[in-house]
Amino acid sequence: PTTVYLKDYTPFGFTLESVHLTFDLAPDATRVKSRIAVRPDPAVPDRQFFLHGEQLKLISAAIDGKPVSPEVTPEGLTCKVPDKPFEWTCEVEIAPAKNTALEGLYVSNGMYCTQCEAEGFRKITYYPDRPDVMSVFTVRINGDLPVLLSNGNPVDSGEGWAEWHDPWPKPSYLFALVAGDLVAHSDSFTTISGQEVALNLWVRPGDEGKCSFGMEALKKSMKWDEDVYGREYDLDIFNIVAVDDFNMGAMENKGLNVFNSSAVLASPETSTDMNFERIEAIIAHEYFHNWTGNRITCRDWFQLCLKEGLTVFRDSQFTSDMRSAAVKRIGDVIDLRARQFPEDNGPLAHPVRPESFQEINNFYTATVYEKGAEVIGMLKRLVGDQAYAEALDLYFARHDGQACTIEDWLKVFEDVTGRDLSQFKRWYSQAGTPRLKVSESWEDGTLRLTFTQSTPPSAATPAPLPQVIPIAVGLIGANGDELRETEVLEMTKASQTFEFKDLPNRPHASILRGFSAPVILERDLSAAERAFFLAHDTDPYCRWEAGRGIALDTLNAMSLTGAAPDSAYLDGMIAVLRDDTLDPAYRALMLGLPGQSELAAAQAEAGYTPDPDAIWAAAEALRQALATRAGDLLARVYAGAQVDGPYRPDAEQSGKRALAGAVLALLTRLDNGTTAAVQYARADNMTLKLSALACLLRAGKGQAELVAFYDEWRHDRLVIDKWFMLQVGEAPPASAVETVRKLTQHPDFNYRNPNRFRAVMGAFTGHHAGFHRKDGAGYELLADWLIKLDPLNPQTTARMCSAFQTWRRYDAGRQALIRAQLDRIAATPDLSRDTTEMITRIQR
Ligand code: BAL
Ligand code: ZN
Repeated sequence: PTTVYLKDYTPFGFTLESVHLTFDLAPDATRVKSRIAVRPDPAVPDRQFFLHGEQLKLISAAIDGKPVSPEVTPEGLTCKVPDKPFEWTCEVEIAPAKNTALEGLYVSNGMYCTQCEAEGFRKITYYPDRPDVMSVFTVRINGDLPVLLSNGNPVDSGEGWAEWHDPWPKPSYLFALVAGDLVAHSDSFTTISGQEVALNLWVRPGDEGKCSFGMEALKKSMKWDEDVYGREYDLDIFNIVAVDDFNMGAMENKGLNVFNSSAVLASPETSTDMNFERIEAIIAHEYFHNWTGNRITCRDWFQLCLKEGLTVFRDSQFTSDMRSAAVKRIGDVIDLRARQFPEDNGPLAHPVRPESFQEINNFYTATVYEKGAEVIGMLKRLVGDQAYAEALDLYFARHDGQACTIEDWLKVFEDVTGRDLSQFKRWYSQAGTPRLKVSESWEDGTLRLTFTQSTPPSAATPAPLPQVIPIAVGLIGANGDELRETEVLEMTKASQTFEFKDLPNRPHASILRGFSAPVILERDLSAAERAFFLAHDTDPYCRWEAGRGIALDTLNAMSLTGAAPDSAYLDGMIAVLRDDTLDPAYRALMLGLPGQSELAAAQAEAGYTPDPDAIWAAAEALRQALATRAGDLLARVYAGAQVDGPYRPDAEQSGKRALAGAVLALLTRLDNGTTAAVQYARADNMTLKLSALACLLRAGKGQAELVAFYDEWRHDRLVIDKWFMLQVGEAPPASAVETVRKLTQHPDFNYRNPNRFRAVMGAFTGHHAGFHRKDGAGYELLADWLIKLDPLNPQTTARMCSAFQTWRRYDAGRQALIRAQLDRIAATPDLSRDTTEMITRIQR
């Protein structure tokens, strides 16, 4: 496969004045006609009229109406063209029903649907399929289906046809077409300038009852983007479509967002609180792309973080405003550590703006998205809220309608603040998570904090340089008082000392408040100091982090040396259980243990070889010890966390249910599942049903409930995904492989559906001790399925390969077993470019 480099960027050399597409839909032979007004760009010498095109049957091509015979390869076509404006016309044939990769135009449950980001449009027609080529599209759809949708505003329609026009120039990756037997949940929104926008959420008949939450989330997002970023919607209509077969969560096509049905359909009976929160966030994310992504897009795919990092940052601000900012922040940190840190510290490490790729689909990563958002959070912290707002206004004013780079983005901040951001830019160009060591000294009323930063070298960044690290620090007195306002230290050197003068007594320094930078903080704290921060820190993140630090310490000692559970941890958690003044959602977070894979990473980092079984046993023993210590307190907290009144998926109620769920997991260890069985029987919503069923399964019970659950919900694919996932997630480590094997033989295990495949295989790879079974059966099982799925759906296969990225952490036996599976996958004939690239990178 060829490698594409950022440094090799060259412009296309032609402007597309307008694009007209006509689709004659048929499952096995859809005809696509394109008519494009092309103008050569004299500023680009040596231009070549190359159009991408893959898996297309070329029927005809013409320039200004005269047939031409372009040179066609599997990647596209090249044609000799006049040195003046001309009209390109072309007709191709494609087979959407045979498209199992779900890129380009495909059929899902009888509905035509597209996914063009990143490079799917080239499977629809010959086109310069690159984000810097923007044009105005008019689309005619001919098809014998009741609903025919494309981007922009509707022009006209009749029986079996519809025409759409999108006035906003866009790149091909934002093109969308949907056609099917769909019903709309409709509403409207009046924008800040008084424009009425028709809103539709299109779903399969039968799903009408699952639309209202998504619609409300959309209206809230539209309002929030006006209020907070001054961004107004710009078409007469906004359509969202739910589709069952989809590789990602959702897609921000202009005026026609396409959603994985799991990311938009919701009802209390079928969806959990977490589902509701995720749906609200994804709807916001895709809507926010209208400005950060669509109106201002990326020059090339290396700049993906320009739209994704910013849009994730914006959707996290939205969720913080809609719900609890503290809980959202901690949730984001948990997610970053679980998904991004392993990537940044393993063979798949790449900068937020990568410099090369073979398959761009492999770079829709936690690094580009979530670390990309962290980088924006740091920038905002460094320049301040006011300057951030001014920079964003300038960004929208200066770059509307353009395809931009990270340089353009940073320049608006430089112009607004007068800062030089060249060192800050290393956050975009260097891979790896910085380690930030801190030591303290106290003398004559002055506290000195000395920080040292270092980032481990990686293949992507062999010699990392010091980065700009904003370190938010608060000083706390012995009685828990805040002594100073939180200060953001700006670290720029490899080692740097900061002084806090004129202090009457030595304070406790609360460091990296709000997780002010995506780093690994290495700080030697005594158990007493950790307990102090757990009890007194006013920064919600640091307080939670203190508890997590104690949990990590005790789990490490338990799993590495067989130590008993640390009473500091147990005492701290008992205090959390007793503290009714804390937000229930926050208490639930405090009661959670660090992930087992995260623990393995920490042990490897400290020079130990993690043993997944010992880690599992330690976590079980710690939970058991906490349950025993808490005793009757659990039933009291559980009772106090019950919700009165009808179900609402808001922060208040879901926080209570999260606490009830965390406590139920402990209580089940004492009452043998009695409370969980009652909760299961009485629950009128999926959150309570599922948390009860999880507890029962974990306790080795719940088989009858599992059968009843399936019978009740067999008609609902999203609920049955949960049924699959739960059984894998709650399986004992020794039998997780067998559970997965059994489930993959279930008639409802359709591995062609990405949601179902991920429900089983994603849950399995997330089951640390189950997947890393010592005999390698887990590795072999995953490899079997990756080899089987790859010819059908390379994108979903390649994503799942990342389960192997941590292989170097483990003992020699497990390493050899994983290597054997990586070799076996790599040796598979005709392996996709996606999977080949992932496996090769993981092997290196
Ligand atoms: N652009 C791909 C899906 C998303 O990030 O919104
Ligand atoms: Zn996005």
